[in-house]
Amino acid sequence: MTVTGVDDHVVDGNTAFSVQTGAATSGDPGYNGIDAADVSLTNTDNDAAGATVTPTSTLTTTEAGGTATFTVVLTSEPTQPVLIEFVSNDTSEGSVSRAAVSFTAADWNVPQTITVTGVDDLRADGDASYSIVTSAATSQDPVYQGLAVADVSVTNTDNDVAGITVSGTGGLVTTEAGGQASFTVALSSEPAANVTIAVSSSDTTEGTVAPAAVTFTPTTWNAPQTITITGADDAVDDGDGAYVIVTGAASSADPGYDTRDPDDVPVTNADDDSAGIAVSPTNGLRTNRGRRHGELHGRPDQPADGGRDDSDFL
Ligand SMILES: [Ca+2]
Ligand SMILES: [Ca+2]
Ligand SMILES: [Ca+2]
Ligand SMILES: [Ca+2]
Repeated sequence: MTVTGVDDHVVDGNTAFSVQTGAATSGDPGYNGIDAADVSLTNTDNDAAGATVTPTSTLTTTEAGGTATFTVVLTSEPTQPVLIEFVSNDTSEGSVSRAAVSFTAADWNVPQTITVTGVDDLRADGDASYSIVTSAATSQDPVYQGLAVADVSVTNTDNDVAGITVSGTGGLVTTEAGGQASFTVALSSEPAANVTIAVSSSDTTEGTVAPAAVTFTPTTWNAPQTITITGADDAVDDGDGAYVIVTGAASSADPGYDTRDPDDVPVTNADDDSAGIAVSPTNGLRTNRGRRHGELHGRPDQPADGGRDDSDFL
């Protein structure tokens, strides 16, 4: 006689049963009615309560909104519905699409998908690790009640870069007549602390600059600040003068910005002087009477033209 165990999907434990033998029937009165002993057996259970999470690591989301998914499924058929809840341990980096999943005896073996979405910020904060924390299962089925379920590790990829943006720096010209030029400065990402950048002129005989420094805060970092340059005058025909506006290394408690040094800004100060001998006035002048050629040779001084003015000599 061969006895074969029957499979199910329930965690029902090893189960005792028996093969019952009936009373023999025979024309031989010595056998008829004899009842052999029943056979006691145990059907060994092969089911275990569990929730399989796939995968539990190597997930990547992005600050640009990139998503990742994982699935959850039970390893055996529950006798009562099973609830599993999820929460992100850092909602500034990632969020979950569903707060919970529930399994019943009808769908316990159908994986359910949870989507994780990266959350954006404006800081150059680097790639950040966070977790989707799964609660212990809750169920009226005692083998599932309180069952621990694995958490999921995720990395959210940063899309911000620390930088100082200096704009409008091409072909700047000031003039000795006081003509001005300007450019702007802003940050490319939100700093963790104030960022101050000093600004100065390399040659204040050619041009001066204001303000002497600009400061960006975590709330004003993306509002460009204008630097104004004013040409300085002299009275020398010194030609157009090249100088630079020196943008200093940034000072900040944010290490991503501290010591970051933007390129200096070249400027030309246009000269307004020209070399020459100014003659003034050039009319309305009077001279003594003119002298004739002969007078240069010692002749008596004679009125040559009745003493009229001879401004033509000029
Ligand atoms: Ca079973
Ligand atoms: Ca970002
Ligand atoms: Ca960021
Ligand atoms: Ca000059």
